[in-house]
Amino acid sequence: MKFYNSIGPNPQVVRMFAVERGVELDSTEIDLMSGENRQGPYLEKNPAGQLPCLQLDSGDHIAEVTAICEYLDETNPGDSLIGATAEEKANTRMWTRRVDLNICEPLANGFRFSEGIDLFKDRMVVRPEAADGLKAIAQDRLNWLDKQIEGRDFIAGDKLSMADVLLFCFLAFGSSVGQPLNPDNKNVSAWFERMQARPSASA
Ligand SMILES: N[C@@H](CCC(=O)N[C@@H](CS)C(=O)NCC(=O)O)C(=O)O
Repeated sequence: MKFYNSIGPNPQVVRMFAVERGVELDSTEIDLMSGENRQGPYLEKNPAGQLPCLQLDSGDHIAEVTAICEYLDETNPGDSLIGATAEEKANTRMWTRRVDLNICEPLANGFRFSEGIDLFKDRMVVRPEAADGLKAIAQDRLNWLDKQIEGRDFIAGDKLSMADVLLFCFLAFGSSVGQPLNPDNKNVSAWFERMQARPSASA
């Protein structure tokens, strides 16, 4: 198994998840800044041209961070970060999807269409006029999430899950590119600090 890694929040999601699951990754760096990920050899592994990507022992490749995390979770011994029962798995996937679609995607596109536009404009369709709206959507869904997690230790309940790892990596990234946490969101802020204190946060 080989892990194609780069800078950015998506590879960090898998690295942090792997640490939490006790899985060691054999990593190969891809130079995202020079666009190595958008050229022939890498596109053969992941035609979406993005990082990360996991090469399986069979030679097949899996991309998309939640798919990679699910694969690592299912193929390694130890406590699952997705869930042990159908109910737990559905609950984790529900919160992961809410976090992914409502917060991570608009936050990331808000960045790509503004601060990150020079890097992304020749790689994908960028819409600078949409940037502020996307950032506002991410913040609005965080306001909603803040109320949802009142009294909870983690996003999906009382146990660490894939949803926590995904959201943490994107909020850490957001804070570093001009989309800081709103301190009024006390529950999300306290949760973020707890996540940041985990050794896996520096993965
Ligand atoms: N939906 C993808 C998103 C992957 C993604 O956007 N990766 C970023 C790095 S954080 C990337 O490859 N950016 C460079 C590019 O798009 O050329 C996933 O879940 O893995």
